[in-house]
Order: sequence, then structure tokens, then C-alpha cells
Amino acid sequence: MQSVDLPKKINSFRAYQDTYQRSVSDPEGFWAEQAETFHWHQKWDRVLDWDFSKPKVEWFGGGTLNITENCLDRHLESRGDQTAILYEPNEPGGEVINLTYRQLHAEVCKVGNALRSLGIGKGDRICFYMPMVPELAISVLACARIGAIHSVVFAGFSAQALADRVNDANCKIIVCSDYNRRGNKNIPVKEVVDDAIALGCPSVEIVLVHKNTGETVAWNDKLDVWYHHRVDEQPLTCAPEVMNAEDVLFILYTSGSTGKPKGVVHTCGGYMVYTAYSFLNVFQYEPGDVYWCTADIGWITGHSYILYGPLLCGATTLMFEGVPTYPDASRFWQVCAKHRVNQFYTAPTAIRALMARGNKFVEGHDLSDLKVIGSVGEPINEEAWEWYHEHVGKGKVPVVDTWWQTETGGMMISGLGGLSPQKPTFAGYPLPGIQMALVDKNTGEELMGNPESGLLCVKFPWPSILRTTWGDHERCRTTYFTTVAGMYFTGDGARRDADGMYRIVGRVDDVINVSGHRMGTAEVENAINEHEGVIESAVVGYPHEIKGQGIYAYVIVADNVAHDDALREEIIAMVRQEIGPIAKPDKIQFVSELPKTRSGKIMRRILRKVAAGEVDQLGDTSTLLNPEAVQEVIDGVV
Ligand code: 6R9
Repeated sequence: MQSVDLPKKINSFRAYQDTYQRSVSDPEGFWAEQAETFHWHQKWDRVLDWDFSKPKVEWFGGGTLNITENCLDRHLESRGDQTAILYEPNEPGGEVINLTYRQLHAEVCKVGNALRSLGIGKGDRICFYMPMVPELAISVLACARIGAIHSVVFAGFSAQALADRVNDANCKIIVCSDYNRRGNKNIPVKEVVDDAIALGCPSVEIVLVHKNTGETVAWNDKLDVWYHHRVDEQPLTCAPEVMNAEDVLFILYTSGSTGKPKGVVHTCGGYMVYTAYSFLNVFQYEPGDVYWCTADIGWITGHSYILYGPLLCGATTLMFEGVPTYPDASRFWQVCAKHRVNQFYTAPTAIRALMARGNKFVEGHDLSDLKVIGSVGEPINEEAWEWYHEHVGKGKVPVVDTWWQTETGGMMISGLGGLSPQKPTFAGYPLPGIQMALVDKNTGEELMGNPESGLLCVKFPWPSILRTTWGDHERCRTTYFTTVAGMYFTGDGARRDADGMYRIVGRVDDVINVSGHRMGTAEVENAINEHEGVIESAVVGYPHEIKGQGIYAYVIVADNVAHDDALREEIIAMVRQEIGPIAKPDKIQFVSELPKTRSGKIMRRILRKVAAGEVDQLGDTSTLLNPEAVQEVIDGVV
């Protein structure tokens, strides 16, 4: 196999500007040049074929590859003994695991063979419901090795949410762990899978159970198979499935403003090229650096920037099982010092939570190896940015605020570590190849000048744009490609300043962002409405000091039900059951009616203002059907 050659790394802001120009004037030439650096079985015959009105986007059509050969095999010669995955467990004194590229390759091959021996092959869907253990990374890569499609479900989701996702994609197998220790919690992972199966998952033929803590689990001989029984004796090599560039690599479910979460689909070739290119440039990764992204592999950040991007670039990627505050709020900084981390990537919610615990936790840890520190998941407020820069970056390490989405596959707007000008709360400039636009929400026209603000859109395809939503292409079209004709609409609003730098304002749709996790208000309302005492509900986000946004629920309950804290607890329990703890309302206010327009739509704008404590800024309420409802809502605010 050809030796490793990486996409081009930009090394100055001037070079960024030149590269950007080139990427816009000749996108196909530009991306073909990046793609050349990978191992293809057969080279593409068309770089790009696209039509946003359908939508159809195809990159590197006719090309064939396997992404895991690019993540693993092609590094064996040059860095086979270098650590690929550096694993830091939940307990500070626990065993650190170093998986070299050679070892990771062997482990992935063993699991690939095991999956094949279970009858899994190209195109089959595998659901992963696992904690942050090396076996998750290994088996996700093994899935890609054999051409199966992974659907990783964050292990904090409830049995119902898991079952919904398994059934949407008709997964043939679920890979899970027995238990999971996270912080001081012991979480019965397999039990949740059993509950999901009990709710009905007719497509599931096998549950492959990884022994993590070794505690006893209930066993169903018809479905359950021990991971180690299948994997341990497998051969150390596994022929990769040769995939077309546009074959599906994975599905990842994410919340939107309506209905159930949708399965965002990414394909092999473009996703590979873009995650590697963006990783290398944003983090300015150099061979030998230790890179750490604190996300969970259950989210897109973990897919693109714990696994694929770093491994494609031959990086050492740190994988952390635990939480930022266990055993105390210095854990992140201890881990950074212990492993001499060079690039650190986390979320504003974690920064705010750690900031709130006081500076003493960050002081005294040697963070002198840090070269770039990053932020992702939600807008970072100025105070958190400054604290991060000053206390973690010691005032000199560049901060990259990276804006992107599950649907974009990779980072879209961000500084390039140390090269770009930085402004607190501004994500900055688009990456090469990314043609952003601001659009006037009333006229649908692109706003060309600076400064400007409007709907954040993308005008031209990039290699890792979503291709469809699983099983429902029309939903993909209406959600992303009809709001603004001819463009991909992100769902976010943004401002561009006089220098052309972007600042993301936040979602303009009914999606709220709680601790960096996307939550559809409709999804939470549906869960609340499952409670038999509830007649109707309306959910909005409100500013929350740590989480960014908290969940505020206005609930109408039946007359014969007591409007008390016991009922609040029951409603919260219902949401936990339907979605999971991340969706539970922070505040519940009982009301007798909700402010509605004459056409019967809930006036969320007013509910948002009330929840935010901005009752003096309610704006025009003249179109309301029931203006008296507003006063009741204001009077009862919690
Ligand atoms: C990667 C990820 C996407 C939504 C996105 C936006 C918000 C993400 C941000 C940011 C401001 C940033 N978002 N990064 N807002 N600044 N640097 O988080 O994907 O879970 O799909 O969320 O998160 O609102 O639309 P995902």
C-alpha cells in the first residue's frame, strides 16, 4: 500500500486566504488534490455531481476505497508502533491503554471477522450502544471495515429512544457493554438494550455484549452473544470491503424542529477527505502530537474528531471514559498534564461548569504542552472564552471556536490554530471549500455586504455534506434545501462583522441546545404529553448559566390532577423514559392556557421571552387569540 501522504496543511493566514480563493474558483481541482493523498482502490472518474434541488450530491463518483485502510493499514509501515488510541479510564488510577496502529489494526480485523462470522456484511446496519471504551472505537471501525453501516446511539438515551433508532434503520445487530462506570455512577447498559428489545425491535438478530465491568447481566440465549467469545480467536487480518465513494458509511440520529430524530447519512469518500483535511488544518496537528477531544463517540464530534479525522491523519487520539468533574473538577487538566496533550477540544458547557468550580482546579497542572484549544457544540459566551484562553491557554494558546453540525460532517467555520485572527465569541472564517452565505429571512436574498446578519446557509457542496436522511429523502429536502432556494440551510442565524468574520447567534428554528446537545422542542413536548394528566405542553429554551440553554416547559394539566411537585417529578420521569436524562425539563410551569395566534399556533416567541425573564420585550401581542393567557404565564413564571 502507498505510504502516507497527508492533505496539505496550511501554514499561514496568507496561505489560508490563497487556498480559500483557489478552493472557490476551482472546487473540483482543489478537492481532487486533497483526495489524491488517500488510498483508493480505483480512482474516481467524476469529482463532483450535484443538484441541491433534489438534493443530490456525489463526490468522487466511480472511486472505490475502504476508509479503515486509510485510517489503519496505510500507517502500518511508517508509524505502526506509534499510539493510535490512548485510552484514559474513568478511575484516575485505572489502567491506561495504548493501542498502537498495529494493535488497533489487528483488533479491528478480529472484530471485522467476528461480525462477518455472525452473518453481517456490506450494507447491514449495526447499532452501537456503548460507553467510551476502546471496544467501541474498535468495533465501529470493524463495522466500516466490512462495509456495514454504523448507527451509534449515545449511551445516555433511554430504551425507548434506542428502540426508535434501531427500528428506523432496521438494525440487524446491537453491540453493547454489560455495565458502564462513569464518574461515581454504575450504569446498566445491557439492561437498557434488553428493555429496548422488550419494547419491540423485530429486525435485531443478535446482541453482541462486551464484558466491561464483568457484573452479572440477564442473558437471552436466542439473541445474546459474548463479544470476547466471538472475537478472541479471530485471525488478525481481515480483507476490507471495497466500497464505492458514495456508499453509506454511517447513520447518526439528530434532533430537528419537527417529529422524531432523523438519521443523517454520511458516505465513505467525501467524509474521509473532509474530516482529515479539516482536522489537520484546524488543529495544526503535527506528527507525534497528542490530541484530545472530550466528546462522546455517540455524537458527531466523536465520530469525526475522535475517530476518523485523527486516525486518517495518523494522529495519537486520546479517548476518555470519564467525566470532567470526577473525582473532582481538575480531572481534565490532570489528564492534559499526564499525557502531555497538545491539542484539546471540548464544549462550552464543560468550560462553564469547570469555571464555576473556581480557578484552583486548573492551577498547578502543567498545561505547557498545549498548542491549540478548541470549542464546539454551541455558541461560546465571552466570559467562558476569556476564562478558557487565560486559565487553560495561559493567555497565549490559540482558541479555535469551531462551528459545524451533524449534517456538515466536519468543521465549517473556525480559526486555524495559531494562524487566524481570533475574536472572542466569533467562530471566524469558513474553511477552504466552504462557501457560506447569509440570507435575509424575509426576502430569501443573499446578503452580500459586511457587516450583516441573517440565516446561515451554504451555497456550494463540500465533501462531507449529508447525503440524505435515512429512509426519507423528502424530509432531507424539505428540512435543509427548501428554506432558501438553491442553498443548504443550517437552522442557525449568524452575524458577519466588518472583517467578514462569522459569529453564530444560535438556532432560528425550534431546536434548543442543552449542554451542546440538540433537542427538538416538539420531541420533548411529545414525551411530556405522554403523561396521562397532561393536556398540552409547550417547550422553549431559556438562558442557563452552565448548560447554555435550559429546558422550560409550560404544561396544561387536567383539572382533577394536583398541580404540584409530585406531578413535576412524574413528568420528568416520563421524559427520561421517552428520551433520556439529557432531555429533562429544568423548569415546569403549570398554566391553564397557552398564548396562541388566531390560526391556533402557540406563540413561542412570547413563551421564550417570559422564560428568559424579558417580560418587558414581548413585542407585538395584538395577533393573539387569547391575550389574557400572557398575563397568566407571566404571573406564574418559575
Ligand atoms: C458539531 C455539533 C449543531 C448545532 C449547530 C449550532 C450549534 C455547534 C457551534 C455551535 C455556535 C459553535 N453549534 N458548534 N454554535 N458556535 N462553535 O455540535 O453538531 O450536535 O449537530 O449541533 O450546534 O446551533 O447548528 P450538532
